[in-house]
Amino acid sequence: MLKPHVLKELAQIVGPANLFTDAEEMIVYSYDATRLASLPWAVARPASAQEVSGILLLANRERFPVVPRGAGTGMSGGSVPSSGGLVLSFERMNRILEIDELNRTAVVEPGVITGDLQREVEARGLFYPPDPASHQFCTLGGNVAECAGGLRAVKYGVTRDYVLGLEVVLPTGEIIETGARTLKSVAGYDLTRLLIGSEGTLGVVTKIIVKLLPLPESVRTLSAFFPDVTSAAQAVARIMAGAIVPRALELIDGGAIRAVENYLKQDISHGSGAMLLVEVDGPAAATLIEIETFERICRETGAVTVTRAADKAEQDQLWKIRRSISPALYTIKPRKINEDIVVPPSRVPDIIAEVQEIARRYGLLIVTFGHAGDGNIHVNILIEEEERPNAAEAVKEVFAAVLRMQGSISGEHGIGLSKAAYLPMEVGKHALDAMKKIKRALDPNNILNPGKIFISAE
Ligand code: 2HG
Ligand code: ZN
Repeated sequence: MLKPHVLKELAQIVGPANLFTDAEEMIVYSYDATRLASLPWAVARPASAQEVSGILLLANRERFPVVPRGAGTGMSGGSVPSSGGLVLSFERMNRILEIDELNRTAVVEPGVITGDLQREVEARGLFYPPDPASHQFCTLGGNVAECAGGLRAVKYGVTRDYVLGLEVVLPTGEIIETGARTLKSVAGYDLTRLLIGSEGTLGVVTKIIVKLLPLPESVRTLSAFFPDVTSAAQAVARIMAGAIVPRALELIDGGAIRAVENYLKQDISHGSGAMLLVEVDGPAAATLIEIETFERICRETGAVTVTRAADKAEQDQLWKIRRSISPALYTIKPRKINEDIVVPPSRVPDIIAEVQEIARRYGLLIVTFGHAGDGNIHVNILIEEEERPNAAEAVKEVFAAVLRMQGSISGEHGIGLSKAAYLPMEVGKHALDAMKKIKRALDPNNILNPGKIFISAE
């Protein structure tokens, strides 16, 4: 609990209207998309880096945890205040500060919704490629904290590939600027990259400079239905070994299709076992040849139906289906354990087969879907509470298989709370120790988002 004099000082920093302690408000800021939850002691809505700095100085003096939070759409518990403390919510810092059309950069505050920035820049013929499935709700601050990926990562990369620089408040309260506005800069350590994906444990981002691209002239999308997930996975491996990189290549297995059909009350696949969504972008003449190539590969690898979206409305409809999978799966079973593994694309068929085998052996309902083009498969284990021990064993086996295939246990959701126990499996003792040393050096009092990434900070 925060002492009355601390609450008084917090109210002086952010203004009394931006400090909450009511029980109802605490519930709203207690959970993220994992449905893990823990109540904070208070919530503050700062309006500037100076206010964040004042809060962190106070937190170090009085020793209370501070947990930065975007829109709470995270998938690993990163913004859940698991040790209580003060949640910093960025809904007031939600301005696009600048769009520099000449140099193709934008400067934003952390509370800007990703989809709002995408729309704003597209209206000017520019393009912000990172595209998490939750783009209509998630914030850029959260995207930076987790290094969010999304649907277009296969061609364009992830959040870290578009962030040129940051304004950050360090855990001990100092305000720093990292990176530059230019495409190149090697002035000292790359603090920008260190902070991106640090899950709110090393600093609080208060400004983000992003790189933009020219908006591609044309976009074409196709959907292909396969008898089973094995043949769809073969198509993925073949596409990714070829000369053309699609801008999205998403795989949806039969279980995920059925979940979305129920959720949207719509027949999507006429009973097929898997679906691929493939999208290309670029000059119109090139994308025509590219989409034809992908149609052919899908047919050759066993697709029963291959359909090209006729217009923007049909494209939007396909992406609505894809973006509805995650919410749809919550309606099937009370517990959804979502893993976020990534393997080299040529191993997608192998990991899918391995996951199916693990599901069979443990008698678990496992659904797989996701960004198959970059090998990032969302393995969702849908369980009743009593199946939890079995699911934990299955997860360990899935991770062991991923690491054997030279993959990673998290492609884009982060470690947070849900994967902290497994991180040593991937990074090993010495790398883990190096990470903890960085954390202790920047946050000696373990104020900022304690309990995340590492089971123990010692
Ligand atoms: C997506 O790609 C998200 O839809 C969520 O990353 C994945 O719920 C999930 O497992
Ligand atoms: Zn995803």
